[in-house]
Amino acid sequence: MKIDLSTTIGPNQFSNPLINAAGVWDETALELDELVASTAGGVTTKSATLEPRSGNQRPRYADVALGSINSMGLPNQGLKYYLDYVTTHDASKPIDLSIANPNPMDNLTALQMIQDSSFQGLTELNLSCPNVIGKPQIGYDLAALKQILQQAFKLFTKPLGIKLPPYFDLQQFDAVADILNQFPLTFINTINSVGNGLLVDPASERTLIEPKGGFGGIGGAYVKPVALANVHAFRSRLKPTIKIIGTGGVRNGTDVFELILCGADAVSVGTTLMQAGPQLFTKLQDELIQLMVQKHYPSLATFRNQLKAAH
Ligand code: RRO
Repeated sequence: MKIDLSTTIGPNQFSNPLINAAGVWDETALELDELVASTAGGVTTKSATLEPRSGNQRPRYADVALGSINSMGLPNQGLKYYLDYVTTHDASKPIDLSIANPNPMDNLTALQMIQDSSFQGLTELNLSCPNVIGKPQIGYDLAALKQILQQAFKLFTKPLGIKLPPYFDLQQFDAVADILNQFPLTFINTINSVGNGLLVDPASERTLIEPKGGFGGIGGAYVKPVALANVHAFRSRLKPTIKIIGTGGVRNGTDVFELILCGADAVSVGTTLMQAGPQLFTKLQDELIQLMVQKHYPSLATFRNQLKAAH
């Protein structure tokens, strides 16, 4: 059986739905080159600020059996570095340029720089970093969310998506989708890490990471049900032109299948990529193909958003 894993987000064709989650294996040109050379369908760059940042104090990342905690604090080389990379690399696969600025006005400056550049890929405006000390997540402030989108679309005409924090209440899904449907967004990426969790080491009686008293974004298997719910809730509320990148808790091909079944157009992988490196993408595709063969699904479109209720 011939299996087609291709998918589309805006004008970009992906040979398969797998992408690195922003912030994983994507801070330097060397890492980005490894992702471009991998079997990933697309590549995301580390969320960039206008100026380079070194991020929060270490230790700021820890792995445990069920996932990870991070308070990286947006370490990155600055937008110019990533803009140079994406406008000069070999364009063998789609690139998603991620930006995140603790000062919302800087996001508009960043968007103007991208607008004025020759970059033709996707731009992902990260409105959900949980780890910048003293700065709340814009995605939880619905007035601020609407305002940034109004300002962004006044100056930006290229394909634009936003990275959202996880939501936990059905009324939040309604209210956020109502705002997003007012704009020509190309995609949303859901979910960012579950912000301000706490992992502790019972032996040393210490937090696993140092910044913010140990509080950090939780990723990995812990968050998969939240990711599935956010993908599915938004798919049933957003206009069909807004595509969805599903992110959260992918460890194997079945997890990729489940996110697409819940409505994802593409799937990004964070914690497991951090642990296994870019060769992970081949394993995930092999497992996804095996499952699709078993289930007689020749393409992603044949099962996307086809989740049925229990009975
Ligand atoms: O750099 C980070 O601390 C970070 C970011 Br920008 C984000 O969007 N999500 C996350 O878990 N960590």
